[in-house]
Amino acid sequence: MKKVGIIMGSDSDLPVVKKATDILTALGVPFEVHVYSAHRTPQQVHDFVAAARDNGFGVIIAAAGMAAHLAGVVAAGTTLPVIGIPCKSSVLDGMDALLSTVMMPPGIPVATVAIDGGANAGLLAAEIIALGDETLTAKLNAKREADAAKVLSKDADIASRL
Ligand code: RP5
Repeated sequence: MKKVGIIMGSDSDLPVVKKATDILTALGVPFEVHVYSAHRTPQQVHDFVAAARDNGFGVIIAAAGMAAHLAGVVAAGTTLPVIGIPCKSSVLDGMDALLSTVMMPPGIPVATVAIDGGANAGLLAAEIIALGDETLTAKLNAKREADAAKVLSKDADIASRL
């Protein structure tokens, strides 16, 4: 199975990234995590991305806050699919990172999830890997059904109490 590469701009982004790694761990999808910054360690970002396909990665998640150029820089260096997670910082409520991540120019796509949307980044990465894996597809479908069952259980509970 192809691996998911996960890069975060700072270890302060870890709580958001952890939501993605929890999903991937639960689904049995292999991943590798790094702290590389588009601004502070551009060479390491470049080296990782340039070798990613040959190193067995099928998709890359890039999480960053503030002037979040990481996902865009990663996408510029590969035609592997790139998922961007804009991370909320102490100012601007993550709008800075959201716009920096989502507003990519035509030709260099980044699939941007919600601000702090680590769980959906993990799920989307798994869905991409699952394109070539029926077992993983079945796990994703089972999770969807289990999540729906939880909502229906809450519906029944609310209906019985009100
Ligand atoms: C970004 O700046 C990082 O992705 C992080 O979200 C933000 C703050 O970084 P630290 O100052 O916490 O290292 O590059």
